[in-house]
Amino acid sequence: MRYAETGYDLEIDLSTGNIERVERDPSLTETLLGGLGICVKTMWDRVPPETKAFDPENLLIFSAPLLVGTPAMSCNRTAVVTLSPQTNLLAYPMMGGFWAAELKYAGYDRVIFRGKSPRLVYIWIHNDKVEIRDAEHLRGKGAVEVRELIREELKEPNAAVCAIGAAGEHRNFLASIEQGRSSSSRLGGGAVMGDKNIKAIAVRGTKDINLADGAKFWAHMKDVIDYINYRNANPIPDVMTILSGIGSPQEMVHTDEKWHTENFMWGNARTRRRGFWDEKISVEWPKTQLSAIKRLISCFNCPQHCGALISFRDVPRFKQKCFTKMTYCMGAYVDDLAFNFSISQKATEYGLDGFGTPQCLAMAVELREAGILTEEDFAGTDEYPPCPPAEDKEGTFYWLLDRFALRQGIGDIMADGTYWMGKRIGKGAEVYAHNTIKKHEQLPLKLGTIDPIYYLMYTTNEKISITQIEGNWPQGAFPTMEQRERFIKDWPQLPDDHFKQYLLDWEPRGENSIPYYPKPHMCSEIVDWMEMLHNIDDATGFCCGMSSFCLKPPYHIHNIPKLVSAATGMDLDEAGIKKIVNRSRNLHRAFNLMRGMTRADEVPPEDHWKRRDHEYEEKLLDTYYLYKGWNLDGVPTRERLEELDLGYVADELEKRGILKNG
Ligand code: 4KX
Ligand code: MTE
Ligand code: MTE
Ligand code: MTE
Ligand code: MG
Ligand code: W
Repeated sequence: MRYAETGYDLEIDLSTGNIERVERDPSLTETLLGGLGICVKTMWDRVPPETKAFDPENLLIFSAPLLVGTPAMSCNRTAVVTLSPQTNLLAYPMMGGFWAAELKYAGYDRVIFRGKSPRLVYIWIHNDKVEIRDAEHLRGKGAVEVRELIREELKEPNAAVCAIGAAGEHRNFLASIEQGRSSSSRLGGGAVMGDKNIKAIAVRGTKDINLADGAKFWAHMKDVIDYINYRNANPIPDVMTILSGIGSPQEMVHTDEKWHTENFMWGNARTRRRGFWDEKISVEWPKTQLSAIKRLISCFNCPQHCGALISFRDVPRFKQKCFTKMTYCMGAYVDDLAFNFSISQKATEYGLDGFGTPQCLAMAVELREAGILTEEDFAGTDEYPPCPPAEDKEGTFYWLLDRFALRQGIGDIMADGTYWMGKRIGKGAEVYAHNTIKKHEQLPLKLGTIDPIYYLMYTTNEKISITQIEGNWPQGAFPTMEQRERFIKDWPQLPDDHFKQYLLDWEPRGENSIPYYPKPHMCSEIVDWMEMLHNIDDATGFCCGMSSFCLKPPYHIHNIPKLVSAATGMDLDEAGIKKIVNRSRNLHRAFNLMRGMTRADEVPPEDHWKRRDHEYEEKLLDTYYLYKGWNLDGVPTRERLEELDLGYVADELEKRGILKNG
């Protein structure tokens, strides 16, 4: 018997309509756990380096990670793994909700799609019954709207449904996959789904998931639950509100947005509006937010409530969470928060990433102002009206959103994201795409002085999107020694006690402050720790909001191996789980290197920080690479790969001339 996992994948060939239930080699779990870990291996084995996102050979994998479906609280993520059309690298947009648990209960850990369907279809997985069904009648329907239509059609009100909207159907590179309560948002998973002609995947399961040692598992979980209750009752002092609690950022609960609105950039990551949160705004925004939220909602088996059901004025219901609460307002320079709730409802039904989309729209606004896009680009046609005048910022954004989602007119060029938009428009438009890493646009975040930890995470991490990399280490130094001592006193999550000294010595200003402190080797250790935890979460299925993402979370390196062992029957300790995720991380990196990624791509946007020190940054990168067992090209050495049982990867990298001199 297999524990925690089902041991089965569904292989669906969309070109032929062939569906198979395939037992997975159990050694994959021992070497890579599940979720992202195993998917990376599947991509390495089956998707050749020459393959592009929209080739039929590209796989689209929906994976329910290792512990999803067990009673582990907040363990509910789906990892969607495919090639990103934007970056041509491996993408793994994540979502919570109910879908992954439902898939496990139907008897599968993963659904692996290959080929392309000749017509628009949706997939219906109901325990052993799996069907490819016609979806032509659902073409153009909203990504959330379609969920109810499918549930009605199937007469299955409890089916979990993930779907694309019109943006995915049009292969918009920023297309998301929506699930009502959750979204796989970034890097174009929805575009690949649309390219494969899959409108939605509905799943309902009623089978059991087995635990190897249920009593032991529950004993560990009881400690976790006690800690969750403790943390919910005791927010961390001395840090900003958004970092004080657990769960993904509690943007729907908190109404004070001084930090985001004044530290992040408005427009296309352009203007920092210090003083924005004035007397008027600080009354109006909370009022708008509270009137828009109908109730707070959770993902499967989670005690937190990070999402909110939004319903106000004439805006149909939808879910909102985290920083998308204000990205459209900030992108459009609109000071009324109601605009954000209203336009992001529309964007969610189109199925669009709430971080990148406003940046693309804002870039088009800038190009119009600069005369690089002309009024001809904003003219109407038989299909759509002309764009409102530039002074109508809200109207302009709505108009651009429609063109963008549907690839109409100028929207067709915008829909590839800011990097490709700049390239394709030319005439100097390239410099307006100024906040991308590896061809992917970032959050509108730009700060004063380079932060060495963030520098390493931005440049080298595979996720590419910063909010999912940062985590257990505080974002800034505590001003007083008393605060530092308070913080380190109660820190069971630490992988090693020596980190405490780093924190005690870290000052807001002076010699021991950013950018030169923490020192490069300390930054390497800190970044490695945070990335390791994220890789564990994405392989086991924990929401990183209860684990790697926040300060002092309930799940950490000391209890996760115990939970995995009790659930699966594996004999896993801390060193063992570290080795496993290092293996998948190095394999992941090798996959991207095979696809052309090099050290030259590992740079932050030029003006991401006002004060830079390029020489020091190179030193940071060198130190981190060496710490990771990579050479100065950022390529894992043969020695490192062999330690991780990845000798076959070293062979391949050498054969291709990517790994030179060991
Ligand atoms: N020596 O850099 P600042 C996230 C100067 S996203 C001398 O603007 P600050 C989520 C600066 O140059 C991750 N001077 O930063 C979560 C600047 O001068 P200026 C965000 C130094 O205001 C949920 C001025 O001081 N976090 O979490 O201090 C949803 C102000 O500096 C200096 C990060 O990126 C030095 N050593 O604080 C979405 C990590 N250092 O007025 C996203 C870093 C600075 O002339 N975090 N100066 O421009 C941080 O830096 C802080 O948390 C932050 C910025 C963001 C509040
Ligand atoms: N886009 C949509 N459509 N809906 C969302 O809830 N969340 C944003 C962003 N884009 C969000 C969205 C937030 S807060 C994050 S952290 C990232 O997507 C998550 O990216 P992922 O889903 O690709 O992992
Ligand atoms: N959990 C894992 N394992 N991986 C992730 O990337 N993103 C977090 C959180 N949990 C994330 C995760 C962030 S920043 C947010 S805002 C929410 O998930 C997004 O929720 P959703 O993907 O369910 O919409
Ligand atoms: N069952 C499944 N399979 N999928 C779901 O998304 N949501 C639960 C419950 N059972 C859910 C489910 C929750 S939290 C509620 S309030 C009700 O169904 C209604 O779900 P809905 O509002 O998402 O339709
Ligand atoms: Mg997501
Ligand atoms: W987030």
